[in-house]
Amino acid sequence: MKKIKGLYLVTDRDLCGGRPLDEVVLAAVRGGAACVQLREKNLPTRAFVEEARRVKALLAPFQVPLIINDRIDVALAVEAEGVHIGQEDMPYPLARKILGSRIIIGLSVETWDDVELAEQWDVDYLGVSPVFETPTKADTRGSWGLDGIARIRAYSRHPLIAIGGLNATNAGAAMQAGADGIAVVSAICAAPDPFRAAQELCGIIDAGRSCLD
Ligand code: TZP
Ligand code: MG
Repeated sequence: MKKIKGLYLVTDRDLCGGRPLDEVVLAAVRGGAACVQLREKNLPTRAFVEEARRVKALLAPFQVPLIINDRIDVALAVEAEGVHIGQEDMPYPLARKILGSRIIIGLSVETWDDVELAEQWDVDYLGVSPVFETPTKADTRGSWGLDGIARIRAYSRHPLIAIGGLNATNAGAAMQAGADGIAVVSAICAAPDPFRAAQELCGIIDAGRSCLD
């Protein structure tokens, strides 16, 4: 089992304020991000593959896994460490069949039914999505809140990555509610200093984790 925990960056090039995505990714990883998900909803396949290849090379010296959002074909093409799928993407059992047992597969859960169904699968983590409403992703079905994290934690055997509206003010509470890691988009991509933002979040996540020990 490939354990995903800690600070998890999900990219959004439009939120980087004109800075190159590579620069923001590198700053986040230097600041302690343990995992990077490339999320490209509008990039043509060729450009996505080129970017994924570049970011994979960027992450390799840090041994930080690259996770590709949605696109199993892109993940396979660049030999990414994992993919992240949602409830409208390739069904989990088929994704696992295509990718094999060694590739990380994260699955977003938006409803209690999603959580129950995922319990029979060997997913590598659940994305608790969203914890709070966020302008970064509008097409969500309600939000879990901190109580939702605690409820899933009490039921599920899977690692939980909390996502949605998380930042330095609430990441500690999400950890204490039972998350294993915190995924953020705007708290790093839109931060004036992504390196410092990542450092601060890592400190909060580590403190939250030791509260659980
Ligand atoms: N999935 C659920 S919420 C979300 C995604 C990709 C966006 C989170 O963005 P932010 O800026 O960290 O709230
Ligand atoms: Mg998706």
